[in-house]
Amino acid sequence: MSNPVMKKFFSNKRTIGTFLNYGSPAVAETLGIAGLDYFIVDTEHSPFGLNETLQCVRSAQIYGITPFARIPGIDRENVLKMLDIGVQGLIVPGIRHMEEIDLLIEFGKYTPIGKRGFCPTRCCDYGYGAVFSNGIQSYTAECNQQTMLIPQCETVECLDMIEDIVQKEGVDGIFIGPFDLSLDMGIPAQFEDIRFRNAIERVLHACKAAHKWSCIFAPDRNTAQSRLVQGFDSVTYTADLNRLVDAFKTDVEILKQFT
Ligand code: 3PY
Ligand code: MG
Repeated sequence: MSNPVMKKFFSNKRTIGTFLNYGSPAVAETLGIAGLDYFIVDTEHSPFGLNETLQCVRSAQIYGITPFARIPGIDRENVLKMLDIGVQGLIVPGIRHMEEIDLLIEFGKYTPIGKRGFCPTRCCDYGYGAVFSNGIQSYTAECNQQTMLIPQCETVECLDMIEDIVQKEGVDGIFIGPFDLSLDMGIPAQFEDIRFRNAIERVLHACKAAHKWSCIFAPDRNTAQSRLVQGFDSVTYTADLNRLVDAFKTDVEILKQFT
C-alpha cells in the first residue's frame, strides 16, 4: 500500500522511472533488478491492456519497484480497474478540459475527495490483508494518500490552465509529455525553442508552488540528467524497448567490424 515514489517526493528525493512498452512481467522484474523507482505500463500507446498490466504489477511487488500505468483515456472502467489491480499511480494523457480532471478525481479517489467505487479486491488483499485491519474508512483515506493521480500536460489547453489543475485536491502531480506538447504548440520536437522552454518552466513552477510532484519524459540520458538538474522531482527515462534496441545497436555496430 505504501508508495515509495510518494515517500521519496515528500522527503525531497528524486525518482527515476521508465515506460514499459513490452507489457512483459519478465521485463518488469528486470527493471526492478536494475534499481529503477517505478515503471509505467503504457496502455495508451502499446498493444495490451489490463491483464498484462496485472502480471507486471505482480512482478513489481516481488522486485520492489513501484507500478504505475498510463491509461488510454478517462473513463470509469479504465481508472477503477487499473487501481483495483494494484497500480499505484495513473498517468493520464491528452487532457484538454478541466472536466476531465474532475472526472479523473471522481473515479480515482475515494470519498470525501472523489467517488471511487469500492470492492474488497486485489489492491486491499480482498479485504483480508493488514492494509484493511483498521476498517474501510482508514483504508480509503490511506489509499487516497498513496495512490497518485497524474494528469499529463501535453496540450496547449492543459498548459493554459496548469496553475488551476495543480491546485485541485486529488491531483498529485503533473507529467509533461514533451513530444505531444511540442506538437500541440506547433513546434514539433523543437525542445530548444524558447516557447517550449518557457512552457516547461511554467509547469515546473506551478508544481513547485502547489507542492505537487513534477515529472517529465526524457528520451535520452543527457536530457534526463538536465531535467533533474533543472529541478524536476522525477524523470521517466525512455522505455524498455528503446533501451533494448539501443544496447543491441551499439554492440552490433562494434561487433560488425569483425564480421
Ligand atoms: C509525450 O512526449 O508526448 C509523452 O507522452 C511521453 O511519453
Ligand atoms: Mg504523449
